[in-house]
Amino acid sequence: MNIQPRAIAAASDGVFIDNRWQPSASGATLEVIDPASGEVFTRIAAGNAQDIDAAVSAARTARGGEWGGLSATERGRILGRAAALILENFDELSALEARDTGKPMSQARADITATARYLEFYGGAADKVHGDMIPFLPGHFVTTEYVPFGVTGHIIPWNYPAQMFGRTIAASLAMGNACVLKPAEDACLTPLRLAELLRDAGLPPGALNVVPGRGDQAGAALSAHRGIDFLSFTGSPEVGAAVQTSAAAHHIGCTLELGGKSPQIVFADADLDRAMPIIMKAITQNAGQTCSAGARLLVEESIADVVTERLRTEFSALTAGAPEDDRDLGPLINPVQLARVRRFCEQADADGIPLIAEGKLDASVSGSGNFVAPRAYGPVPRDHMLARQEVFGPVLSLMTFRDEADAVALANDTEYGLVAGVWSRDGSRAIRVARQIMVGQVFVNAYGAGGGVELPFGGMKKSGHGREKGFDALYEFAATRTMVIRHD
Ligand code: TXE
Repeated sequence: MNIQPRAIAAASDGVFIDNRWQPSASGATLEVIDPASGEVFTRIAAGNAQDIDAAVSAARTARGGEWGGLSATERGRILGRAAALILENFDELSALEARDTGKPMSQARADITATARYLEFYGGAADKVHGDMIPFLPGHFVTTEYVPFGVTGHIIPWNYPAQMFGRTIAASLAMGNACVLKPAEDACLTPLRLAELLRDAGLPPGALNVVPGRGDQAGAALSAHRGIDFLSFTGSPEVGAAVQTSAAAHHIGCTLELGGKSPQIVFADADLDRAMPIIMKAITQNAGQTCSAGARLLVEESIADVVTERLRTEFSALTAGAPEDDRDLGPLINPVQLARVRRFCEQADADGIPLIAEGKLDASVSGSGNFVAPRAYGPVPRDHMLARQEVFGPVLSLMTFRDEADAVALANDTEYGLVAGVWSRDGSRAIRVARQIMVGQVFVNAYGAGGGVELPFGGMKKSGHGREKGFDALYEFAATRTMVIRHD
């Protein structure tokens, strides 16, 4: 694939601290592997605790200095300029994202568009966060303001590196925090390149520092660092629990976004022509490696056969390929994730769960990279691992329900609570059902795979807590300070 060499060189020099590339403390590096071919195509620094220490100290200095002294409007303008620079470098960033993650080019392009939009949205929002005036006792005047925590730590996964970067740091920077970001070892080239673009947009040194490296080294050091005032984590529930424990140990807050097992509820009166393409996209986008993947398809019993037939047609038309081929699916990120998805399928096969539909892998991809054929199983028993655990691959579990009450019970019968979709032509019923699903985001006759930048997003239950996106995210990165003034 034709990626401008500068992008890879710039993004692999070391750790990005104080607006400069610096050699990592240990000099150790990690291989960056193309998920579509299995080839090593560059190396990144393996940052460690010393690098994290340097990054946190740069952030503290920035917060107490130039960055902390800027007005909200000035901060917003810098983010706005960064959004424009992202769009100016759109082709380079899209190619870099596609190569690093393996996702189809059109999906990588959509991700870069969304990344710019995060910077634009939070840039515009920076000076629109107002406190309140609260009526209180006679002779008292009470106001509230939102105060940035100071230095925020951010740990992101590999599935949407550019978007996750924009989503987590833009809101924090807009509020005036300085940030230290640890991207995922499997895909971190765009976050490194984006940090350069923020510098070029005028972000003062130290306001944003990016330290790539292994989770158990750089990641653990960041979440345990005493100089961090708030943590934002997206990744697995297991590591999320460890990050929350670290946060608790030094009494700071954290937001956790930990994935899901999101239901799509399809009633017999649903408009299937409208629903099916969206149901398919929700399980195949990014090869199913999406926290908000619509992985459980809950179908009213009377239309189970019709939906099964539709799935057969849809799945058999799916194709996979390398990013530049821009097919429906790319490879999975690494062999570990591939083995994980295969394990689910093998278990389903061993347990005799009917394989409803399968996409084919053609010869061009079947021998190389981390490709897996997309599959739909059903009916999946309600207690099977396919019904309960996050696969994080293009594997759809169809289950049936009897009536409205059963649909609600089944949708909520999960440890997770991230996103849900309800499909019905009966508007009252759709809204009634939607309001009973314990998730952070619910769609009616739509499914936005996380929704727009403007829409608050986050989990309940094992999917985590705290909100990203929208104005809600801004308040996550600040503390309310109440001021009481007595004037009688
Ligand atoms: O996640 P990890 P993995 C789920 C999905 C996937 C599974 C495993 O089900 O199959 O998790 O993926 C950093 N202290 N999601 O192993 O390990 C790590 O370097 C601090 C859902 O890739 O949680 C990376 O930057 N940080 C999810 C980030 O945590 C640590 C997206 C996520 O990696 C660390 C990804 C430690 N001890 C996976 N160990 C979603 N919500 O979308 C690792 N990290």
